[in-house]
Amino acid sequence: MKKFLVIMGLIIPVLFSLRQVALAGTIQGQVTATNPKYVNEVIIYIRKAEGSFSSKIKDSAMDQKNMKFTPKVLPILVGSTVTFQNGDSVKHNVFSPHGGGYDLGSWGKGETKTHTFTKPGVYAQLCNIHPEMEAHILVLQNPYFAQASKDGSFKIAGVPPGEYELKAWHYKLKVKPQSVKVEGGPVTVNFDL
Ligand SMILES: [Cu+2]
Repeated sequence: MKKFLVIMGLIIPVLFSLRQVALAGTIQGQVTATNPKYVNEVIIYIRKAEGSFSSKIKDSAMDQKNMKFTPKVLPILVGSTVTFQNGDSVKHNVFSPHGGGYDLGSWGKGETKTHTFTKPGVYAQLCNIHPEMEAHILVLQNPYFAQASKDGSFKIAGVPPGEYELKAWHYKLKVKPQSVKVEGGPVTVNFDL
């Protein structure tokens, strides 16, 4: 009997997670904007989802090249580490006034520095040598996010069933969130900025 319970204890969570995967849905849609150049800078994400996502943490990179942060917008899952690299022959600095603030210092070509983002939020990335340089790292609570492509389409796959608040974020615009119900299969949500 005890052995049976132990086996069931192992099997049930596996079956449950398989069921979740089988029922997972896709949120897809189209972003349109008065200024079309904003479209590709929009991140669509679920504000809050249940569960622990530490296994989905992925490291990312941001370059400083041709006097610009590249990419200009970077969405990451909370807990991820970003490697900052300098691809220019001049020195650059990286600092942010957000999340308590940090300053990684200034360094030259070929060197890198890292920063781990432990709290969700928007972190402006600035260079104190070149005030015109600016990028944004959006640190998210869960891995269900996507960046709109140049044509405005986006797709968030593998979303567990549930009701969520879906947000479209752009560093210059305020966009009204929408509620979305995922039941397995695709759901379409469009945003007009
Ligand atoms: Cu700089």
